[in-house]
Amino acid sequence: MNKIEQLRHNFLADIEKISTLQELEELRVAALGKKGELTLLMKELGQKTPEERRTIGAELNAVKETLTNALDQRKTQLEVDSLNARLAIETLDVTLPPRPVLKGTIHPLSHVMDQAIHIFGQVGFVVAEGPDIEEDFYNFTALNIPLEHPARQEQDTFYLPPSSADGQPVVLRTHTSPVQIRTMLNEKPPLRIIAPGRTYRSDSDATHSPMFHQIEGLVVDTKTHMGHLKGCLEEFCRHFFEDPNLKLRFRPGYFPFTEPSAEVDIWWKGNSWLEILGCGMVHPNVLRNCNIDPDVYQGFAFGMGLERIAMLKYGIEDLRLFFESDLRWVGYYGFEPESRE
Ligand code: 2NL
Repeated sequence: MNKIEQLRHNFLADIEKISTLQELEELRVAALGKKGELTLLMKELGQKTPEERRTIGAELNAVKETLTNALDQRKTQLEVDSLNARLAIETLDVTLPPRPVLKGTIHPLSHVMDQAIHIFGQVGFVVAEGPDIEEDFYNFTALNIPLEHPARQEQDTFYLPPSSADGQPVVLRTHTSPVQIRTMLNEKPPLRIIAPGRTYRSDSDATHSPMFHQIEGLVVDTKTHMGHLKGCLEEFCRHFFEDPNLKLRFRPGYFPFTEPSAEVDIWWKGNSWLEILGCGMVHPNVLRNCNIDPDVYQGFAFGMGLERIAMLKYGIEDLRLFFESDLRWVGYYGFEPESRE
């Protein structure tokens, strides 16, 4: 083998042996760089005879082309190999949740509302909804609340400009009862509904927020009586407060929309009676206002404040913090979202 063939043979063998792009580049420089072995041989051509220059020159050019092609091919191959190696390690499962896992929490009010809906749902109640902005008729008049009733007064109720259609007063609903009025007007008994939602009263201090939440319930059927009311609320309270022996006390009360009316207390921590809700048999005037014949149908209804039962159940001291949107507070008092798997 002459010197040129030897050089060609050695470089081709080396190109096959090396395993990194850096080594390949070093080989290229060693062969074809400014001071590369092949480059030096080409520079020596100047000292040769014209005849030698032609034959050796041709031979050197052929070797240069061979090596260049071999280097290019090897480079492509190494690049493909390294890409495949990276793809094999850097797998990304786009179906995984984001990491690090930052989870939001369920606000205690949402949690309590979900629980109440769940408990009532298990005994056949369905959720009904209505607008926060209500007409005077649905919020007061249909509920047998007389014009001179204090609840209607400016201090308690947020009045909006009267509706342009009929000039009737428009209010932010002061309870969720108008949802039940609408349901009685639109559907036929038997009815079994709960109306959870936002309510508004012009009142603000440590224990009152101008916006708060209620859940009301209504049952209307032909033989509904006070016993159903008591059983239903006892069942709810025992499930909600997770105490199968919880003691309840029904005290006579007064609401314009129920007769008779009662306030319900629970025996709290073996210590004292706490009022948690109001209820009663739907007043015959309310049924009549909704085109339901009180000689055929009776109903019971109840209402409770969700903030209040949330504070009791979870030992939350200050009502105002419910609405501050303080993430530390929600993080502390909030609940794990249910797994969706
Ligand atoms: C309370 C008391 C109550 C009702 C709400 C009601 C609704 C209709 C007819 C009759 Cl459509 N009654 N709702 C009845 C009794 C009490 O709420 O203390 N809420 C926080």
